[in-house]
Amino acid sequence: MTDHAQPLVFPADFLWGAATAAYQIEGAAGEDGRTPSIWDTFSRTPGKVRNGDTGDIATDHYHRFREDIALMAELGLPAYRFSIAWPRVRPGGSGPANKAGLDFYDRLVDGLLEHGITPVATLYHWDLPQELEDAGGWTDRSTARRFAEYAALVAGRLGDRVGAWTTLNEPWCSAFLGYGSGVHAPGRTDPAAALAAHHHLLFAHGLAVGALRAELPAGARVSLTLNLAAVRPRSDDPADREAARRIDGLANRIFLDPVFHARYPADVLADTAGVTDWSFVRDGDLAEIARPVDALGINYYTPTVVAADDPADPAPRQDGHGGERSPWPADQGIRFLPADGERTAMGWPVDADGLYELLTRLRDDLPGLPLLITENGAAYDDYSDPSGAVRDPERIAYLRAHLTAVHRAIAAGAPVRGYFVWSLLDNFEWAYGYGKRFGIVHVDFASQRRTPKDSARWYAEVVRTGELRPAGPPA
Ligand code: IFM
Repeated sequence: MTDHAQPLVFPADFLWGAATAAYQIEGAAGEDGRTPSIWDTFSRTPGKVRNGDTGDIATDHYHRFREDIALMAELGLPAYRFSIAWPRVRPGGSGPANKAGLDFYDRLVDGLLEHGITPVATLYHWDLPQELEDAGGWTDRSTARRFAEYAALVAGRLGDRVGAWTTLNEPWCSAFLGYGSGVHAPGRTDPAAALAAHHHLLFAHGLAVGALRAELPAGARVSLTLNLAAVRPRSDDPADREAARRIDGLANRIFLDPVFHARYPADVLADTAGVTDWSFVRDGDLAEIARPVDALGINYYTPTVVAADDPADPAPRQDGHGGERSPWPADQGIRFLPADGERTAMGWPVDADGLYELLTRLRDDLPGLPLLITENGAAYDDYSDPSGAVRDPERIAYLRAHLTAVHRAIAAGAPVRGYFVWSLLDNFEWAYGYGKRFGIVHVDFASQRRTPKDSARWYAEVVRTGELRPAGPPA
């Protein structure tokens, strides 16, 4: 549903922006006291990242951040969501702060504010200090305490200028891709470890909310970003619906219930009883995890379609995350299906209705909680044409469809307060390396030249006017 004859007008105070993450753009991996994270180790392990790519240089944002801020200002972006590299500001994950690391974020925040751009900081976008992984990583409870200390330290330095904070980005990926299927760092493949990591990540979130509130001025907003799934059964058949219930439990309710209701869902505990006894959950943890937040960040790309497996007709895995092992603990008997229709360069189906479904579900399940789209976007095989332009009509169509879905959800009463396109720049796309381009700004990785794609100009106009105009006839 992307056709509309009239402009779709967004609320006047809607927060528009673009998002990035430290390891994906900064580079300068060994500079100014930064120590390795699990992604440095993982990307240097042969066979883990396509083409042997690493984040050593990435988009060199550490040295070019002023140019990138100027670019955002030129595009008229009111807000910028970035992440802070834990191993840059607290090398090794514990012990004293690294002044040079904190100074970088200080300069970044000051530069943004000088250009009138609102900084939105994420504390953890997957770059766990390697020393902490060596001591057990997210399967170890003490990592949560180190995270809260790190959160306090960063808030103490930036909290006078940064008013919007996110603890974790997509803990599902950290736990289930990092410790379950192993396609993300640290590359462990143990479903019990994935569930322990999941719990300790949420515990870290709760401790960090407390630490941030103690450090930040009143009025600062603290949130968590989840990549919740729009889960659909293939059919109304009870077996397909049962598959959808189980994946909804492991993708959505395993986060929403503890964070907003201080409990784990009974059906998920039962479904995973063969994997773990959940003895890592201690008295008081759930109360900590459920500390109130001011908003929920949603990252959405594509829906998840599931069905009951047919043993007579085994199908290859299609859960969109790559890898040979399942990231989902206890998913025996469930088949992941490719949705029909158009796909992005990731192979992810384009389906904006999933975003509408998710937002209206959250409207109903968490009444009144402000929602932010903290990531949404698409990878395409973009290139600079002979005139130097980067034409990306598919990305414009993708963004248009998803913004239409956001507008529709707002009209239906979902309290969506902002939208951040993923991503500002082409960058290091984790296990896919530099081969997948999500940016609205093209980066030539050899020269580090930035070129706004057509989608950047299109998005700038949406942001400037606060409205989505009807699509013109195809060129
Ligand atoms: O690039 C990632 C980002 O780091 C987290 N969310 C999904 C994006 C696209 O895969």
